[in-house]
Amino acid sequence: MLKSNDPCWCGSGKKYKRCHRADAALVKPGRQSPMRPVPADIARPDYAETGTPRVWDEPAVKSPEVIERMRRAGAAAAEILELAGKAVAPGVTTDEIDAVVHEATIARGGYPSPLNYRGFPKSVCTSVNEVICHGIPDDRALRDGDIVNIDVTIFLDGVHGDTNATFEVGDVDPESRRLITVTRECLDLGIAAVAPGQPVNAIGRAIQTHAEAAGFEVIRAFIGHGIGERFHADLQIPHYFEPSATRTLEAGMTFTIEPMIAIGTWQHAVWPDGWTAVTPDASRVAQFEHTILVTDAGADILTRTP
Ligand code: EYL
Ligand code: CO
Ligand code: CO
Repeated sequence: MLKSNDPCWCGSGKKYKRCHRADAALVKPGRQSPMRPVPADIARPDYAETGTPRVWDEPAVKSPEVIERMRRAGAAAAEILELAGKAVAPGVTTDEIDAVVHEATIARGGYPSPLNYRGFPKSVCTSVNEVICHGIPDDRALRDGDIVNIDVTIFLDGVHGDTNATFEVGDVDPESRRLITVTRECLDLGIAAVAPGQPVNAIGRAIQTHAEAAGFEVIRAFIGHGIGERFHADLQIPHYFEPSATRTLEAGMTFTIEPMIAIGTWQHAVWPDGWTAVTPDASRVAQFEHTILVTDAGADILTRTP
């Protein structure tokens, strides 16, 4: 498969992306279905009606009681992600994935955290091929050879659990498969760098080193975040080495690690919808995410299936 910036096969001397790459190969906005309702008896996060999350000073170190609730929300998020992944196949639309996530979230008594978060119109983010993150589910059918990230967050018992994974659709080219493998390794290495007493930037250092050794780049604009009663709390977790990210990790902290790794450039552009982030060179991106608890021994993954 020719990469975006390779010379075009036709001999024009232009970059492939500026010449013969079929526009049909790019992801384009589709049609969205109407908003899916959440039953009135399900407890909602503070932004569900207004779209604007309340900003407050949630402690980075959680109480045992909050951690217990986060374990349940995390386990539910992991189950829902697994279900959504099983629905991935050529011909299935990202809106159908949204329906699976929406129904599975409600069935567990939870609210799908993305729904109306800062106005996001759907219950899950689905990001295909060169879409970095925050893709909006629509009527685009998945195609043989695509890769798709599904990013699930559930609000359950007053706390959020946030996890995502990248899935192959049918028969995927070897370079995209290597991207997915390396990105999963990046998340694992980031988690392995977590221990009390370590600076936050040990996480990004581990991720960036592995991604760049594989010839890939780390997306910079989107980072991991504190999580708990707030979907996005103040703690910031860059996936590249950030010298100024020197905050010391402490047992009881909860945050996500969610590296986005690109075959090509780390830069990004956002569609006119204000959400869909893409690579400007149309190179593919993979991502994996877990919600993490810092423990005396290192890290617990809260979003793991039993
Ligand atoms: C909000 C901030 C630009 C995040 C996730 C931050 C969106 C665009 C700036 C999902 C949806 C993080 O944590 C997330 N996924 O794992 N919106 C998000 N924002 C935002
Ligand atoms: Co997420
Ligand atoms: Co997240």
